[in-house]
Amino acid sequence: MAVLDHISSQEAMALENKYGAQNYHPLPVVLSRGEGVYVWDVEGKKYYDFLSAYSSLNQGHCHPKIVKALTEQAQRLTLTSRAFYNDMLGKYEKFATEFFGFDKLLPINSGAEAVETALKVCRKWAYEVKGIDLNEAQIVVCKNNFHGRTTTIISFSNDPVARKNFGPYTQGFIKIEYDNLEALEETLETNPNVAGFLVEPIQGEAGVYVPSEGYLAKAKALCEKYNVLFIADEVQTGIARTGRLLASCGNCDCPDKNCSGTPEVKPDILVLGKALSGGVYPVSAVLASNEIMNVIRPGNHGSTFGGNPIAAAVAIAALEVIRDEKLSENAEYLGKLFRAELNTYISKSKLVELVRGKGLLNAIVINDDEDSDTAWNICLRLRDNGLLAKPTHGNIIRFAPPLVMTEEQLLECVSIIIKTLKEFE
Ligand code: IF1
Repeated sequence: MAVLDHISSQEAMALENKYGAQNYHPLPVVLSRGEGVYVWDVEGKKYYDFLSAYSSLNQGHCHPKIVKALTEQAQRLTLTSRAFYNDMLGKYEKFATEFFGFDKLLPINSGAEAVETALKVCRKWAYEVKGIDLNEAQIVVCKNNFHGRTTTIISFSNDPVARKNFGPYTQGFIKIEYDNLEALEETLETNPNVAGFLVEPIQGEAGVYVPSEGYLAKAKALCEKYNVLFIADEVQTGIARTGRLLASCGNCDCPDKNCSGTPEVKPDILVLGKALSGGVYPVSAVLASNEIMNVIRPGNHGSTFGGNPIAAAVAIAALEVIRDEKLSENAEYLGKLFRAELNTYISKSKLVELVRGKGLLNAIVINDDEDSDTAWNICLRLRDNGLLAKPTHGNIIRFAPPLVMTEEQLLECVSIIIKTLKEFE
């Protein structure tokens, strides 16, 4: 068999099982094509994608404008490393810093690398600006966080599957309850060495936990009071997913729902990834003010592919699509419709406890044990019924379609979801 020959789903799964590291447990479906809100498996069956590669495909699969940017740049200049300048990076840095309202951008590749970058910037700021004693800086994080899978990041995870047997662990982190301002204030009051507070505006992997109204704004105010950097991890919640350009500005009621202005809760350090490239190429970024970002000097940080011309071209196109197609506004509208439709069903259901989320980042909680396989079986049946989704933890199913979905498509998906759930009532 030549390596690019067509293969069946069974053959594709067998190859991965035989030759691939078993670091995932995918839903048994083998995709070979994507367009907008749809994907097709190798046998040609069509599905609605209700996961969007964990909110990487906010602009939809293979968005023509983003793919055009990718292919045109790929035929001109793909990579220079940062040993030399290139004609795309500065344009992208200007575009993105103005788009989000920051002074400087540090380009990197994956979300985890961007989180690691933010931690390094925060620590260096702690020693060189705040004046914390060397190697004493502490960063506050939230329990049930998900910020990636590097050794430092899993060092402050409390998920045993992500952590076990990967020690020794990186020090310098304090874990507190999510959405608990008293815990945050008490920690900042009693720990003079706290440099930063790293938080997801909505805890995605934990099960789409939306914090209390005003939590982010009050947490930011506490950080200002104690001279601590507020670090928003918007890798999953950012780029219009929650009905705003950034979830950390979810509390502002500005008239422009497609807000690209300065959010009410302006992070000191903003971490972006995933949909920053529309799911076309690994692109992530850390944005901050000059005062914070200028602690980074030549040689302090970087990566071979960070800031490459393709990433720059793709990210500009991906953000233009978010702005020009008013995807924040669409996510806001369709998200409210989605939750309203599901709540009508849930009010009469014994199977589903609730639906929660913001914009088009939502989840349902199945009325079953954490370790039951009901949620998994529901996702298998959803697949059979033409919609792809996957449980987060145990009995929670995340629903995150591309933001380019139309109202008609969303209502069709709602009927598929409810029809499927009723098979388990
Ligand atoms: C997998 C989870 C989601 C993230 C936040 C940083 C990162 C992520 C808030 C790291 C990545 C991805 C990773 C992906 C599945 C997915 C995920 F299930 F793992 F937890 F979305 F909830 N901050 N999340 O959500 O970004 O290095 O992956 O680019 O590991 O399977 P990355």
